[in-house]
Amino acid sequence: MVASRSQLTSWQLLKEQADVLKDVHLQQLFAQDANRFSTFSVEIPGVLFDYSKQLVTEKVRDALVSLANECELTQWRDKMFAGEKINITEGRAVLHTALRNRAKTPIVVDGENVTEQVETELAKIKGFVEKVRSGQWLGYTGKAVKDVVSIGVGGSNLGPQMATEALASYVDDTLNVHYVSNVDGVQIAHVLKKVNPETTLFVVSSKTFTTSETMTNASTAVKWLRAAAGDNSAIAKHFVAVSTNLEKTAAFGIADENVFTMWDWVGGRFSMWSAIGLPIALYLGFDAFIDMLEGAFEVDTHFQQAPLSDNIPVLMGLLSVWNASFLDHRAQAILPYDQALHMLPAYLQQGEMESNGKSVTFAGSAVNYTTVPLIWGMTGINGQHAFYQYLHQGTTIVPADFIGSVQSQCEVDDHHTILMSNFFAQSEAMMNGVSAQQVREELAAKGVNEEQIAQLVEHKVHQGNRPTTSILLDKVDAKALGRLIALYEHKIFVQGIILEICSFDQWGVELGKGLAKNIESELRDNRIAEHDSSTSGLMAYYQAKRQ
Ligand code: G6Q
Repeated sequence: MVASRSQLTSWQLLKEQADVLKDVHLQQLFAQDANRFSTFSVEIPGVLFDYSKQLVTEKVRDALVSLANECELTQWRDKMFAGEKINITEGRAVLHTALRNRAKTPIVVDGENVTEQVETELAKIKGFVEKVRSGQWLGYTGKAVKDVVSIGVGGSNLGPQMATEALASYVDDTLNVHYVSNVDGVQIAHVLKKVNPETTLFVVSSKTFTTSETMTNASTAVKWLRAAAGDNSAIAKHFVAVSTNLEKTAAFGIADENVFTMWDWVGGRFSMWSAIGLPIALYLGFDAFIDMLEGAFEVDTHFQQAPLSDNIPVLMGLLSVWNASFLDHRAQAILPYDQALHMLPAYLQQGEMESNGKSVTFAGSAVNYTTVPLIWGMTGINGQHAFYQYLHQGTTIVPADFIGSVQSQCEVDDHHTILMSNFFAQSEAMMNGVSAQQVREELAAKGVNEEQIAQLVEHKVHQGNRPTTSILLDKVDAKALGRLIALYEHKIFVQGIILEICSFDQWGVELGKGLAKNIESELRDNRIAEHDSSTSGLMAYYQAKRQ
């Protein structure tokens, strides 16, 4: 029988090391080793990854690498890249890497060369994007497209929207892109108010083409277009779809030639490299889309080739396991010091929590360790003026990823210098803290009397010793974004393998897709079936007020 993760020798060693490090302050580790930064940082083109402010020693890193070896990480990685069906609960390959396989080496799944399929689809995306962006794709009154409205939710929304926001500094004024993901009518109503039916193209993105929120929004968009155009013939000129489900897209009224394909070997939350990224390509142009794929491909190659102890995504995954499963830090903050990355925390929330927020092993037994932390965050500067208080002095220690760039997308006076001063200062403070002696000296220098100092001192002490990682990009452009997202994708994969979690299914999300159906029909018929008294009470109150 295969040993459970917590029985592995390296796991036991790491538990012992966690006990030892419980009483060690990061400041001590820096004091003991003048080369700590170079020992615990890795550089690849365009990315500096510094994990020296994590509570690790060389012994811990070695043990983490041994854990990766004992868990057969490299074998699993190679299976993923080769297209083996490692998504065991759904019987699927996991091949988002094939979408950006710029070497174009063949990858065969079920007898089909998926590399060829990807190339064919990319050519179709290219042709379409060029047609729309050059003004040759015409709406029902013969006008070129000005606005793209992308309708989709979850994995069919977050990636494209995050990337659109991240790269908005590079767009020309060819097209505007809007996103509708929420079934709350407020969102689509606001978007439709801004656009003109004659010049709007809808991209309906849904892998399954059955997701009720997306279908509801798409039907509302069709009604809106029909009301303006007078009949259904305009649909073909204003709607395209991205889906695996040609039957459903045809039933919806979208001609097959206007459907962009994806495949069941691409998970929703890993799909922005596929045609799901069509809004990105429409907005920025096809070349920028390819740059994003190139950046990701560079990281795929690094992940496949670099030794584990110098392999950034491997280290990211191992550190996350170290913090959550050994040091018991159950939350993790994502703090981009770059406005372009403001949607990154939301994007990674899905990536990590939907992939690894699970509690049984490959074989279905309950795990006896914490799997992944709760992921949250926002842009650093805004966070500093909000929740950083908790990060500095709260009772819960939250390891944080600081992500910044050497160059700003928009150099405005000295804004970037101010922004990045905060980036460096915050992680330094989280590591060092502020001692009682420092507080006393500071207050005394300001002329504060002894009694007031005694009253204030404990409130102003910061323990420090809060682990952080700093990731420095050259500049957020399409390639850098591709690199960054691929790093996190592989981190998620590494965590999944080490924790023995099936990272590529999402039964909790599937549960949600069916849950509301019965209640929806009760609300429509103004009746209440059998529920607990809270649910019935809430529904009765709501129905009475809607009368
Ligand atoms: C992603 C999830 C989920 C999914 C959405 C939309 O990995 O499975 O977020 O992307 O529920 O699903 P459809 O693309 O099928 O509409």
